[in-house]
Amino acid sequence: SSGPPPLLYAAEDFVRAHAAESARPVDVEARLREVRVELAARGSYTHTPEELAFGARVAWRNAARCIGRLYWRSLVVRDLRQLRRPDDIAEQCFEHLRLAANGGRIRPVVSVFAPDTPDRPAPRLLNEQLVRYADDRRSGERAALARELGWKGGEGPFETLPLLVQSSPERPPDWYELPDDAVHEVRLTHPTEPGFAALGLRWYSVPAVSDMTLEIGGIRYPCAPFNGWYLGTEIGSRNLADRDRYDRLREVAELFGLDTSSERTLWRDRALVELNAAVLHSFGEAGVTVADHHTESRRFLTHIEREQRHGRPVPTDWSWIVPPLSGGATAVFHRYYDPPDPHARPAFLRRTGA
Ligand code: NRG
Repeated sequence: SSGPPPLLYAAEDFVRAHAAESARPVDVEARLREVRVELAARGSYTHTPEELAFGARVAWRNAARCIGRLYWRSLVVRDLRQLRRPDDIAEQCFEHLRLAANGGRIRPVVSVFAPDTPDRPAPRLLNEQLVRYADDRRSGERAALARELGWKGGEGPFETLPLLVQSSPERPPDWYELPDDAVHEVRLTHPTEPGFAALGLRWYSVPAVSDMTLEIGGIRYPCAPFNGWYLGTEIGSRNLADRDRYDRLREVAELFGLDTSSERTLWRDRALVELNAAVLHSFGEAGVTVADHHTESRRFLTHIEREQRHGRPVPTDWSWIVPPLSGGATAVFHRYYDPPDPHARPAFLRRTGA
């Protein structure tokens, strides 16, 4: 094959899809004419604010690995397409975190910055999430990069990485320390074991993924950080438990006096349950939204039923939807799903390269 990617077809498909689902009537033919004119003139086109919001929400709806999709319509879409200066992007990412945290009642938010255009690539966030800890083993390369750029932090436990904004591929990224009032955290305690607090564990309240590209109608928005709220198991079964992350199961087991002499005592499993109980308890006490895996699993099945009533498939990746704790005890385990569709659009796409 030859020539540029068929942006026009992607644009047309999207404009029609938006019109078909729009609550307000859209003059599709008039809108298509506008889009074609703009595409011919500059090789790109500008989404209307309604198209942008719809596109971002449907990208969430299409996310085959997300169990939280019941709420896709409620996504708050911040239209920041006019921004491309690193200072402005950093400032608005911090504002994103404040709006999303909302005093603990977490709101799903996406901030959409400038798109790529044929004449210039858009700025990118090099962070995996807006908030990440420097001593998390997942942060190794980014922490090293930040230090190369002159950042001095990250000596102690649970210190946040700076935001790394790359305005163009030729320029070194700019870095910005996260302001304290943008990072909301929960110290972990346990509902019945007072010694738990002394483990010194904590986690941040807003999971804001910043390394995926939002693609809508053929337009790519590489800087479009988004968040929902945490499912407790993400923290309790993975972030604090995985061997290549914080690897704290043995400490937890020791605190609870578990017999770690044999795998067959199931001390890992018991420690996982205590750690997960601590996460749900602590977020709850702090008034911060967090989902438990049983409830969120049922909500996901409600989502599937609702989508079926609209005649829409729900492409789903079983291996991501089934929680990493007590899988078979949750509602999502006992069935198969519509297969993930890598061509579904709009979508949040994994970014390749930096
Ligand atoms: N597992 C990662 C976060 C991935 C996205 N999870 C969400 N997303 N809940 C972690 O930090 O544990 N979200 O948009 O709410």
